Amino acid sequence: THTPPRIVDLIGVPTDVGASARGASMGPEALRVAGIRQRLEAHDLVVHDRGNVSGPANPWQPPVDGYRHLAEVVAWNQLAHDAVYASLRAGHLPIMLGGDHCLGVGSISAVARHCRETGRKLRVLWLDAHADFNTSTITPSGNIHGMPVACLCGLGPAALTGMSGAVPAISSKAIRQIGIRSVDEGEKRLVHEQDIEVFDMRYIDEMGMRHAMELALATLDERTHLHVSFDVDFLDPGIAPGVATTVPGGPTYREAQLCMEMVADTGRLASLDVVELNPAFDLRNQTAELAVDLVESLFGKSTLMRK
Ligand code: 6HN
Ligand code: MN
Ligand code: MN
Ligand code: MN
Repeated sequence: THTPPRIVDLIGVPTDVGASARGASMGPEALRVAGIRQRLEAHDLVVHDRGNVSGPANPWQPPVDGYRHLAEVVAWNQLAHDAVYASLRAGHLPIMLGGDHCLGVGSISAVARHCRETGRKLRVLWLDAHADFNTSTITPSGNIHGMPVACLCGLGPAALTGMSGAVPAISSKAIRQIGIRSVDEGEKRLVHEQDIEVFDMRYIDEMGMRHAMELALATLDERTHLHVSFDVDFLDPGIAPGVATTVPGGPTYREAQLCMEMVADTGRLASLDVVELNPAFDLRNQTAELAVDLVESLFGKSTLMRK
């Protein structure tokens, strides 16, 4: 059996090349300013801040053949992949500080490669307002932060789909999406075709976060590597204004806490992305502070009285 490590590597990936607006490149520093390191250390984790990787500038060009900044997106994802993979190989728990969500390809392809090499089962929890399942032919924007789940499932440009060394990097059966409330028309068809398990906001309204999470976390065992990809736009914009792609009607503070606490209760969390935080949209770093608070809950901070 394998217990997830208690040494955490913070890996800053400061880019917005996949995003619809500039500013997610400031995310890693905002999370540090909000005290992510100290808050994790308070939970008996050993935290190594690995600093930021350094990649190409954002050229801010229109899409070409359905992709905006593909070369830069590939370069940043390769850097993310290498840093996350090295952390996992060292037996540590990588936390990728984004950066926009295109980086989920680099991060999760590294996790998939590690799981393949070590015989672990992978479960990916995708916490997001969006399904991020567009392709170059159906994307309304060309922004690659709307495409990482499709890339991981083998739909996308070879430079992104092949990053783990196998295509697809992950099975669509390994994914659970939570909080979804904005999906484009063609994207919706693909998500159904690929049979992705989605707990959208209507489901959460009707059944509750508790039931959604019970199902999303069902059938984990001691061989499971649980990865959480936390797009900060998952949260309701009323509590989390610091993202470029707000969508009304997201989880409340309590629903988000419950979601994170239920992940912590599994004891299986082994890697994490915190992405799409955009300080240019934030108010006095409040969204960064909220994200750090929720990350703390992912690692076992509990407001409960019971032991
Ligand atoms: N994100 N579905 C829209 C698009 O442009 O593809 C928005 C994607 C947002 C992506 O927030 O990570
Ligand atoms: Mn070590
Ligand atoms: Mn996303
Ligand atoms: Mn999103």
